[in-house]
Amino acid sequence: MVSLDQIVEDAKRDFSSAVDAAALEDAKARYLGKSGLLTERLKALGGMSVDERKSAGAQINQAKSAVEQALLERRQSLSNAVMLERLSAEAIDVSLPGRGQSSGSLHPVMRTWERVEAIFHSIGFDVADGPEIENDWFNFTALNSPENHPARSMQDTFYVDGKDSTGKPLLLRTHTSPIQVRYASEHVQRFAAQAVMPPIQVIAPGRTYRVDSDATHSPMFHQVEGLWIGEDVSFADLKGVYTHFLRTFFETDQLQVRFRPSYFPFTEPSAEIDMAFSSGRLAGRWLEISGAGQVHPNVLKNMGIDPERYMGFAFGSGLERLTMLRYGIEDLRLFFENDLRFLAQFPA
Ligand code: 2U9
Repeated sequence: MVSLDQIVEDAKRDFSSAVDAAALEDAKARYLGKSGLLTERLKALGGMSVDERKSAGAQINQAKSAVEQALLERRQSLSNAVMLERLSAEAIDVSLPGRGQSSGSLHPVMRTWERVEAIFHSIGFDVADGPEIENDWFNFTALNSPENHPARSMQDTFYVDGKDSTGKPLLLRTHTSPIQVRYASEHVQRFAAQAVMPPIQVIAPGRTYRVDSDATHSPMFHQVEGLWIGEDVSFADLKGVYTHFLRTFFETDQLQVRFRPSYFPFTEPSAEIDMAFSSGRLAGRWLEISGAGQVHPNVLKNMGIDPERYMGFAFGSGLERLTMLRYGIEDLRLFFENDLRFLAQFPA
């Protein structure tokens, strides 16, 4: 029969040659498991006399302790090895420079948005907001857009599933004009009891949507529209206000403005506004910058305003267009690609 010393020696050797925790547990089972060598020896004690059992039992327990001790040591050294391996695999080079915290900044179109608000606010205009999902009335009908106008077709406007409470279609607003229709209608209600309605002076910046996508058109773009209605608000006021806006926005008085006749359903007469810088990269070139006009009597009526008594003007500009001219950006798509190499050129 194999001696206890031999068993201890064999166990130590097996434990040492176990390459990982699983192999070590297998080796342990051979000596200390249910039918392990030492367990069998302990079971055999039952068939011995009292004296024999005493001395053999002590020897077996001694051997068992030695094996358990060897097992513990091997376990410890295997786990140390695993830890060392992980530490070296996951080593960090503390001498590498950190990634740093770069600070973000406003998107150039948002800068324009804030700038436009500040300029108009400084000359007495309120700033209004409204829903991007609109209904037929606020987006088209109230604005004197005929039922068969191409802008109302599926090809030009994004319609969304569902109808409003009157069963009319819902759509993504194609301009920010509905904001002003809502604003003006509420204004009329608020001052209904007064002899004279205070003037409406508001701008409506916001996201707008059209079925259009190429180098100069994006399906989502930003507009700012303005509306000023009172008892004697004229085309001359429009020209004065808009010229002041452009000169402040572009930070130069060396800027000319001209009006060309045009057509919009919601204004009559209507005009395109062009501007030209007197110096710099774009000097002398007439650039289309906005549309504008005197608010159509039908539109005034639709907002609850008496066209015999009140009159005024409206204008509309693209915020992307204003931004491109201010910073010399050539391609509209740069605004929507979120390329940090482009955006980082507009630090806070
Ligand atoms: C109300 C009445 C009239 C807003 C106006 C324009 C002319 C115009 C374009 C400019 C560039 C849209 O972004 S763009 O393509 N807009 O030319 N917008 S007058 O007229 C209104 C608005 C609200 C109640």
